[in-house]
Amino acid sequence: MKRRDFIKNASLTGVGLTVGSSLLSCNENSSEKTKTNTIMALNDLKAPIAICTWGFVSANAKAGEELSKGIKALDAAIAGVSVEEDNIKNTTVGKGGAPDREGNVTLDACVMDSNGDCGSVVCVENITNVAALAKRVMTETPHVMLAGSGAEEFAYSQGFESDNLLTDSSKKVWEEWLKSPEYKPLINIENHDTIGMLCIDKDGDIAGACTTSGLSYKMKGRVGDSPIIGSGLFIDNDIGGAVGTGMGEEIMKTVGSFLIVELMRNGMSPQQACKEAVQRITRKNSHFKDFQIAYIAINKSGDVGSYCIHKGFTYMKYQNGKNENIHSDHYVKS
Ligand code: SD4
Repeated sequence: MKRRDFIKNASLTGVGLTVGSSLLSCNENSSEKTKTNTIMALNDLKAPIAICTWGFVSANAKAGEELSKGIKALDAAIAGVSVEEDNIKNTTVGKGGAPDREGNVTLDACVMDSNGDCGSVVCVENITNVAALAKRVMTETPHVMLAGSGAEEFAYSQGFESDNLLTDSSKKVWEEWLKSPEYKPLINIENHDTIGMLCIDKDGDIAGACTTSGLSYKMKGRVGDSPIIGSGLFIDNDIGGAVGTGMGEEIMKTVGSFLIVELMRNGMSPQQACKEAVQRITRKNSHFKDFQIAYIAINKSGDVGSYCIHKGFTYMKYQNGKNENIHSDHYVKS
């Protein structure tokens, strides 16, 4: 997954040599330019910064504190999101997450770092800290994604412990839901939900993590956007990063987080890019009022943005020791 620049080595004839060396010097200039831009960006940047979806105050503070101690962006993001994975009162992430329609709590998570490396786990049972597990997939296997029982077995081989993720209170709510004969997965429009986090560390490197129990009462085996690289999360350390929350099916159809990073590459601010990514969905889907989609994004200079369909989505931003909750702009105004 490492990005590599290839300079085409054509046969070095007289003309070819001239073209080749001018290409080379052009490349050297542009790498100098990138270096200068990076130094300027670092000077302007008030890093470290951590942002995350929804009002997860403690999780974002944890990431901010880790970054302030000099911890790298990926480990800070994982430490941050683990706070919510461990929080049994949060019914959409980690232990205590709402189960599928058959009563199984299945978790999805992914991570992506500043080298463009990534790891993901989908539909995992009995393991609480799935973002940390996704990192192990990235660092300890030749793969990007592990699913179901394979991911669970891998977790045990890495020293993770088995846990019962279905708490008594989540079980009670699910049993209530079962009484209604109509199958409809539930999604929060203005409540705590999936946690997606983006961090910039003191070196200006960007990484992120995204973790969720997915839609409440989803079909068995259903996987949403959150563990899909490019949908729930995407990072390009030269440009920025984005994460999504909401109806995963719609995010996947538009590869939302990748789209946002590409829009930023083409000159949009994080705010403009998040807005455009939401509007890609609202333009094509006449039922957009029935679900929520929200994105947050950060660019290499530390500018942040957010946009969602419905009022009610907020995100956290930690910078210079200040951890604030910010209301996102939204598409549906009435
Ligand atoms: C999913 N995007 O599984 C997640 C759930 C979520 O707001 O974020 N809900 O589709």
